[in-house]
Amino acid sequence: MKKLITYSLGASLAFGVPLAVHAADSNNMNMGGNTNSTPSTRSTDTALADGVVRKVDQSSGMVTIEHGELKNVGMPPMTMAYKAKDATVLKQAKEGGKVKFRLENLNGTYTITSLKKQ
Ligand SMILES: [Cu+2]
Repeated sequence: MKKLITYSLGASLAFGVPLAVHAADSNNMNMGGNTNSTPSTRSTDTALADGVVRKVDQSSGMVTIEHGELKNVGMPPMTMAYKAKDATVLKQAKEGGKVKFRLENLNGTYTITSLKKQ
């Protein structure tokens, strides 16, 4: 077991062989905030994105967020209103506040499933 770990670490550090892996892994979002980087793990599906809250509509449950590219839902950088999954998400969102958030396409509706203040 220990030998396996040593070998895979060595391969990652060499950067020679993993070039192909890196290319195939190019949709792995690295927002720079996560220090717990595990290059060979597909972290794309749980990654939180950076954004700034532009508007909160309590009555409709919509939060407008200015954000960079969201690879997991195939969305380019934009400012757009998204549905808050629940009251917890809505409560965390404050206009002008920097947030880490998670957007998912739930049955065709872009939904903020997680949001926390930065
Ligand atoms: Cu959008």
